[in-house]
This record gives sequence, C-alpha cells and structure tokens, in this order.
Amino acid sequence: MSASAIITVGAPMLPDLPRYTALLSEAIDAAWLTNGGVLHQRLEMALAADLPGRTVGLAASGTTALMMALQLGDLPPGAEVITPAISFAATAQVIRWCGFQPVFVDVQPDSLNICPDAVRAAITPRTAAIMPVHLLGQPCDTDALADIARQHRLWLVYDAAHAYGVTWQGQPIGNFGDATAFSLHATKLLHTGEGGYIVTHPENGAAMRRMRNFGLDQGRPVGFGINGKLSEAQAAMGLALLPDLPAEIAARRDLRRRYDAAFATLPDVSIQAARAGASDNLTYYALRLPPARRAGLFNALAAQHVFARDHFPLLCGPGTAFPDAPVITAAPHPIAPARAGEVICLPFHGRLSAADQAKIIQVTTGFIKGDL
Ligand code: T4K
Repeated sequence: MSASAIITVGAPMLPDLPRYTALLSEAIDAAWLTNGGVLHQRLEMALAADLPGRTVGLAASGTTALMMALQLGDLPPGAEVITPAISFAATAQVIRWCGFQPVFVDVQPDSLNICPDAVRAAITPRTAAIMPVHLLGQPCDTDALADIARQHRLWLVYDAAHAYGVTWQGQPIGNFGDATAFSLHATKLLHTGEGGYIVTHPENGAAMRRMRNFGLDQGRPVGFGINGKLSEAQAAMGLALLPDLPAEIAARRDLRRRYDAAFATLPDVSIQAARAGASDNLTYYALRLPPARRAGLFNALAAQHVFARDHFPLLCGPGTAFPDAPVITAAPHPIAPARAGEVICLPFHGRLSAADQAKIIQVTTGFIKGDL
C-alpha cells in the first residue's frame, strides 16, 4: 500500500518555503536563535493583537504553557486541583508534574466539558485551583466556573489546547479565567511544530516571563522557573503560516459543512457541534456514537486505510495513570466513564481532498446504516 493511500486524522499546515526560509535567515543573520528573539517577539505580538487587555506569552509547548499557567497561581505544595475526568493525558500529567494532586470530576453529557456541579461537590479545604478543558474547542460553562472560583478563592486556569481562534459570547476564549494555555503543536490549527502560549492578566506578565526563563531576573534566580522558551525556528514556523491561515480555515469550514450535511440524519450518531454562542472549533471534527458502534466504525474505516482517532479518554480509574482516583460527581452515577467511549475524531485538515472526504463519508454512513 502506498503512503498516499493512507488517510490520517490530521496533517499540519505546511509553510510556503521561501517565506519560511526568509524568516529563518533573519534569525541566522542575527545569530540569535532563542531567548526572546525578534521572531518570537513578532509572533507574540501577532497573537496578542486578538486579545486586547491581556498579556500573551509564548511557551515551548502547550504542556509547558499549562504548567506555567498553573504555577502562576502560587498554589501550596500538594494542593488539590480539580480537573475533568475526560481529556488528553497532558492535562492531568501537568498537575502531577507541578506537584499537585489532580481531582477528577464528572463532565456534562452534551459537551463532555467539566460539570460545575461536580466541581462544587469536589471542593475540600485543600482545593486550590480548577483546571477545566475547552474540550474539542467547545467553551466550558465559564460563568458558573468563574462564580465557583470567586466564591472559594480558587485559581482558574483553562486548558485551551484545542481552542485556537475560538470565540465565546463574542469574546476570544483566552479572555476567561485567571490564565489560559493554548497548544501550538503540529496537530493544531495554527502551529509552530512544537509550541504553546499563555494568556493572562497583565499583572501576571512579569512573573510569567520570568518563570519561562528559569525564574531569572537580570540573570539572578529570584523565583521559581523552568526552561519554557520557544525558539526562533519555532516562531518562524508560526509567522510563516499566519498569512495562509484564512485559506486553511476556509478549507476546514467546507469540510465541516460537507461532513455535517452527510451525518445530520444518521441514526445513533451525533455531531459534536459548537455550543450556541461559540464559534466553530476548526481543530477537530468529532462524532459521538455508542462505544460498541464506535469500535466497529474505527475498524470499518481502518479497513479502508482511514485512521480516525480518540485522543480524549477517561483519565482516571483502572488501567490509567491514576488508577485509584474516582470520578467525583453530583449526578446519581458518573457520566464520564460511559461517555468517554463515544467520541471519534475523523480526518480533518486543509489538504484532505474532496475524494478522500467522500470516501470517509461513504464508509461512515455505510457502516452506520448497516450496509458494511
Ligand atoms: N491539553 C490538551 C487537552 C491536549 O489535547 C494537549 C495536546 C495538551 C494539553 C498538550 O499540548 P502540547 O504539549 O502537545 O502542545 C497529539 C499531539 O501531540 C498533542 O498536541 C495533542 N494534544 C493530542 C490530542 O494529539 P498524537 O500522539 O495523537 O499525535 P500523532 O503523532 O499521532 O499525530 C496525529 C496525526 O497527525 C496523525 O494522523 C499524523 C499527523 N501528523 C502528526 C504530526 C506530528 C502529521 O501528519 N505530521 C506531523 O508532523 O498527539
């Protein structure tokens, strides 16, 4: 089978090579490769342009961005951090790497985002922060979470790894909470290969910049830090891609429209669509169907060399990195364990051809209708 016969779930935007190499040449000519060079500054300014009133800080990855966003809260060692039971592995691992205790709570059945009632049920005297995830780019219940954080004096840091470009209630998604961490990994809509960024209040800006550079201030270690810096080569990738972003967005909107039209009336299948008040997530295209059917669909697609994915499992319980942690819920029974098995992400990227999408639609509808 040739490589071109394989249809992958994602494919990164690729830069125009002359534009990319011209940017790389700037760094090489300046003999300045990292530690806040001019390309880094330019990309930071470009990202900040959509976020007036907030400070933006690039980071080496979405994971380091999330670590720093959490550490900016100055939480006591061993503090409990409440987070949803469904996400990518990084969310809970960040909490553990920072020396805190993840407390997994239930999700809402429609969005699979953290359930505010479950958050309330999980609060103890040791709780110091809430780390919700805008899963699949769908905004969380930000008003309820802000109320809880205010009432209990908790640090509210959003994992927005999937939410580049998303708006909610007319505002950029980075405007919510004390800090928000985005991923700029190659699998995301806008990317720098590896990379990420933090959005926070301007008063946290100096601490954030110090933290990502080993806690140094004028060369002296005055605070807690890490090497969380994004290099000039990474910044060059982001800058080179920005002019092509509108075309990538337009292509993904077309793909989404065609998928939605094909799947709208299928029995037993729901489209993980944007919440009312939110813009479309253009990072992933996800369907939900009963777990046993989902496994069958994975196999039916794989038989045709189409590789769908489920990146967002249950993070706690047997067989996970947190085997003894329960899912705390305010419902009679936890929702997350059953619902985590429902999501399937279909191939979704700007170079997916109409013919390949037609094949994915044909296999999916054929399987659901029982023709395959
Ligand atoms: N929080 C949440 C909720 C997250 O989902 C993530 C990351 C993070 C935090 C942490 O952000 P980062 O530290 O990663 O910035 C991917 C990504 O590595 C990861 O960023 C992402 N979430 C996660 C959901 O997915 P894999 O293991 O699925 O990637 P991989 O290599 O299987 O690639 C996926 C598809 O993309 C394949 O079809 C192949 C294609 N691909 C991939 C790469 C890297 C390409 O065609 N070219 C490429 O260069 O993890």
